[in-house]
Amino acid sequence: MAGEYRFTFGPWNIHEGADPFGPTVRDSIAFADKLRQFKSLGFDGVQFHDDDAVPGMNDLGPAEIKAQASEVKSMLDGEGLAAEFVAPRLWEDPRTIDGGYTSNDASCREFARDRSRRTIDIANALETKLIVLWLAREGTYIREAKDSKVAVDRLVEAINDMLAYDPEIKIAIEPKPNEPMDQAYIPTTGHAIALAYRSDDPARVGVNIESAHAILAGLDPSDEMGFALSCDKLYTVHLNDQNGLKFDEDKSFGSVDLRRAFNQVRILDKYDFGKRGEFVGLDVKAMRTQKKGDATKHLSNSREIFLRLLEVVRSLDVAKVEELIGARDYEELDLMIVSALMG
Ligand code: XLS
Ligand code: MG
Repeated sequence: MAGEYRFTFGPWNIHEGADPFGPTVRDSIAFADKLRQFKSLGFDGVQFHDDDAVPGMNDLGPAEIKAQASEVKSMLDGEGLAAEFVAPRLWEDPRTIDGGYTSNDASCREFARDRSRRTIDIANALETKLIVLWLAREGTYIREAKDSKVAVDRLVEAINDMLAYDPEIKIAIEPKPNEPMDQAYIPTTGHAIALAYRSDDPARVGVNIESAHAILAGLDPSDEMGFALSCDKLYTVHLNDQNGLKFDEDKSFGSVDLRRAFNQVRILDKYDFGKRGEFVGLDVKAMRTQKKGDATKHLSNSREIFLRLLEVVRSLDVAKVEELIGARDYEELDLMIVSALMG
């Protein structure tokens, strides 16, 4: 059963335990050392930001970027790992302070679009065709700072630019309602899918649904997944958990609300997610209080919780569920699900 799903995470998911209020609590780990841990933790693929693969890429030309990315591909091959996707990191540069694609400054917008083309070069070198767009700073802190109509048009233009640059790539937009901005322009799956349909090639634009981002938007992650599945646009997922409306916590999958996690596993399994090569992506962080040396348990635990919930999902008496739905006995159905989760 476990073999039917392949899992990924990104190097940022093994991190130093930094926060804005104090010193880091764990030493940083070199990229090569992180890579060595993927397989033993039960993972088959790696998610990348462009500069995870090619640090300092802004100071390199296209040929150097491709050459460095090819070296990373050899490292992946050496570990028996695939690259799942590459995402342009458009939120840490002085030129993207006010957004990348939606910046009011034309030269900053050009930087963002050029950087995205380099991201695609890196994806090609790593032999993945999937680009994730987390639109981190494409939003505002005050409503009057940007024109929201123009901003959305610019996002469509930037997506079209990427689609034209490489006719084989697919783009998964990762919606999030806030953080680092107060208000993001693409806060939900519905917004992201509307962008996809407005693009020059809707068949190549879909979504990456992160559980916590849906929760931060006041939405249920499994319903967001259902929306994307109905549109055939669920290219990947970022499973994690979130304790209410606060900063993006990236908690271990299922660690806050087991039933919410169960329903995500249930809808993914029901509609054969993964059968067309999709990976189950995690975007989880270790607790700041976790001591160094044991700061990868959140990854293996999240995977284990997924697989254990999969067993619960598959052991449900489907005929009984249908019978209760038919009888509109939702109280009994409620008890049945809670009982299944209690084991
Ligand atoms: C941040 C996002 C980020 C993306 C990748 O909130 O989840 O980690 O998944 O750029
Ligand atoms: Mg994410």
